[in-house]
Amino acid sequence: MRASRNGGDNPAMLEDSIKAAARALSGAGQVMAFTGAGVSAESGVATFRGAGGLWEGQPVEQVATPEAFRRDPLRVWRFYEARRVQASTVRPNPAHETLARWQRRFPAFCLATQNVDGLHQAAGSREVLELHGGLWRVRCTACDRQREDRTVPLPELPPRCSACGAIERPDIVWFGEVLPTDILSAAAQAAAKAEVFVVVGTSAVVYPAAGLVEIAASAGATIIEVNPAASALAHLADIVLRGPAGELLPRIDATLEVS
Ligand code: BJW
Ligand code: ZN
Repeated sequence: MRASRNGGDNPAMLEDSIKAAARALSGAGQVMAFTGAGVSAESGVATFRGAGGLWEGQPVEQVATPEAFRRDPLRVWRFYEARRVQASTVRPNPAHETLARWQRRFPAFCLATQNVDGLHQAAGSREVLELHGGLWRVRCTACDRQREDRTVPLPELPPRCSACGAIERPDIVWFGEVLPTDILSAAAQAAAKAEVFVVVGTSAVVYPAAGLVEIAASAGATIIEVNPAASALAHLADIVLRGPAGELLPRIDATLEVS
């Protein structure tokens, strides 16, 4: 357990924690942010767990699987089609915008996300490490050909590969599937080098992605958690900011500007 500054419900404590976060960041060369569904919550994208979580009331662990897709590809595609339609209507929020600004501000900044919605890129972030794939890419189940497809709605469900005619699938990492090795290893290297590691809007229960927090913490990074609720790895945080990312990240940024 680390000695953490806890910016809980008390506004004065929260202000102290914002200052502490800004202080840690202002002296840092290597900064990494690791985001989850909560960073897009204020854009109107539903999170996975907790009230209002996704997938027709069922836990996502039971349906975001290759087995579910093999059993009923059309049902799984309908789910992703609905997500694509919804994602095409939403905009980045101030949390995405702040992280895009930090990429320009810090000499070395790495952004790794578990999200598939593309909102970090829409806010201007570059070289985003998408650990769990992307909603706007599809991949052939037979020849593995990958392509970008932003058509909403898709003209045919399931879509078919124009090269071999087989069914395509969303280019998303489901449970039991291996994360893209190059992306995971780039994220793990950045986590090991980070001086400050900001964990935003994730429950930190899904591995190996959540392991990035553990890598950064064991390498001695200052861990900042921004989340209205405690994540599973909150005990590793040095500075805890309890509240919505769209409000708190801009407040840290504004404090950085004046320090
Ligand atoms: C706000 C907010 C606001 C709200 N502001 N915050 C080690 C231990 C145990 C199990 C495993 C392990 N290693 C691997 C496993 C198995 C499994 C796993 O982790 N299971 C656990 C759940 C038990 N992992 C895998 O299967 C992974 N693959 C793998 O390990 O391959 C190797 C292997 C293969 C075979 C055998 C063995 C090993 C793959 C994981 C793929 C995850 N995919 C999903 C679905 C993607 C599809 C899609 O998007 O449809 O990715 S699951 C889902 O969870 C999605 C998310 O990216 C991921 C994480 O969720 P996230 O982002 O944290 O969201 P929530 O909803 O959980 O939390 C939201 C948070 O936001 C909350 O904290 C709120 O409080 C907060 N919040 N408003 C800030 N305004
Ligand atoms: Zn094909």
